[in-house]
Amino acid sequence: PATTRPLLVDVHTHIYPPSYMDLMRRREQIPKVIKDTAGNEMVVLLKEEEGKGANSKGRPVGPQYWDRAEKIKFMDTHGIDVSVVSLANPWLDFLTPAEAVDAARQLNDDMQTYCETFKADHAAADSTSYSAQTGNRLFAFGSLPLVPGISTKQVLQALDQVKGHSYLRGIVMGTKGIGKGLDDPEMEPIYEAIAASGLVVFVHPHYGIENAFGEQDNGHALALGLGFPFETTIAIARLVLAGVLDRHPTLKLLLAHSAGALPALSSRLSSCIVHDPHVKDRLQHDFRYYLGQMYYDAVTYGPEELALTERVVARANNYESKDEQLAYVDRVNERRDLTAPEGVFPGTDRIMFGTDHPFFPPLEGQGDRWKSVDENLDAIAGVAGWGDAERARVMGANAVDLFGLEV
Ligand code: 5CU
Repeated sequence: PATTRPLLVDVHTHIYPPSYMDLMRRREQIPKVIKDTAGNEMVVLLKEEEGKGANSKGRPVGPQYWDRAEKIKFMDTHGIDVSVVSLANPWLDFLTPAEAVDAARQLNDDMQTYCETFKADHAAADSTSYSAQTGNRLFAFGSLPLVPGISTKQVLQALDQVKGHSYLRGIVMGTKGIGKGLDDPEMEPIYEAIAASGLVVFVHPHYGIENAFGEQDNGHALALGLGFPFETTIAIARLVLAGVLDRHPTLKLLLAHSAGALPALSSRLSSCIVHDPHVKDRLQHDFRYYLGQMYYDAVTYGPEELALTERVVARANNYESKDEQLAYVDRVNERRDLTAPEGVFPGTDRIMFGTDHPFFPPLEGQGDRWKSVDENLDAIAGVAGWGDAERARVMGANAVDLFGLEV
C-alpha cells in the first residue's frame, strides 16, 4: 500500500438500488416513496409514520441511496477504502412469496453489478488507494426472500444465487426471519445452509419496539436511537435461547449497532435464564458465552460503549474454562501499564467499523464530513487502552478476514 494508515472498511452501509426504489414508488402502503409539498421524494418506512399528526412523516431520499458515484464520494470524503453494502430496511419483508423471489433475484444481480462494474470502470485509477492493486472498493450482502409463506427450497435457491455471485459475501436479514422471528424452528434448514456456505449474516432491525416513537412528535430520534437496537437485542436473545448457536456454531452473525443493548444486559439475562426452570438447562453454555461467537459493527457513537462491547465479547472466553478466566484476568492486569503484548483486547477481533450511510446525513450547515461517521471513528480512536493493533483490526483488518475481501 502507498500509505501506512490502516485500511478503513465500512461494513454497515446501505443502498436502495433503482429496482427497489421503483418498487416503493409504486406502493400506497408503507414502505413507500412519496413527494412532499415541494416535490421532493421522501421515503416512509415505519408504520408509526402513518400516525395522525404525531411524528415526522418520512425522510428525504435521493441519489445518495442509489447512485454509486455518491457512495464513492462519501467514501472518499471520509477516507473509507472499501464498503460492504447492503440493501436497506425493510428489505423484502412486505412482499408476497412470488414477489420476494423475483425481487431477491433482481437485487442480487443488481448488487453484483454494482460492485463488479466499479472494478471494471476504475481499476487502478487511484494509485494512492489501498484497493489500487485489485480495483475492489465495493463488496455486498445479498438478499433472500424471507417472507411468510415462502418455502425452504425457494430460500435455498436464492442462497445458491448469492453464493454464485463473486462480490456478494453475505446476506442481510431483518429480525423477523420468515415471519415469526429468528428463533422460528422453520429457520433451521436455512441457518444450516448459510452456516455451510460460510456467508456472513448481517442482522439488522427495522420494526423497533412498541411505543418507541412516543406520544409527542419526537421525529425518528427515539425509534432509531432506542427502538431499533432493542429490537435487535430481543431478536438475538431469542435466537441464542432457542439454541441456534449451539446447533450452528459456525454461523457468522454480524449484529447491527453493536447488538444494541445485548452487551450491557447479557449478565442480567444470563442470571434470569439460570433462575428460570423453563430454560435453565436449555443451552450448552452460559448465555454470555455466545456473545463471543458473534460479530459486531462499531456503530456505537462513543468510546465507552465500544469498550463495553469489546469487554463483553472478550469475557465470553471466561465461560469456556476456568483456566481461560484466570489467563484473562492476568492479561488485563498486565495491560494496566499499557505495555502489554497484543491479545489483551481479544474482543477487538469481532468488531468492525460501520457508518450507516446514507442514514444520518449532516443537517443543513453541518459541513461535508458526517458527524455520525466522525463520532464512530473517534470512538475507535478513543477507547482507553487500545493501541494501533486493536484500532487497525476494528477499522478494517477484521472485515478483510471475515469477508475474505481481496483488497
Ligand atoms: O440506524 C440505522 O441503521 C438505520 C437504518 O438502517 N435504516 C433506517 O431507516 N434508519 C436507520
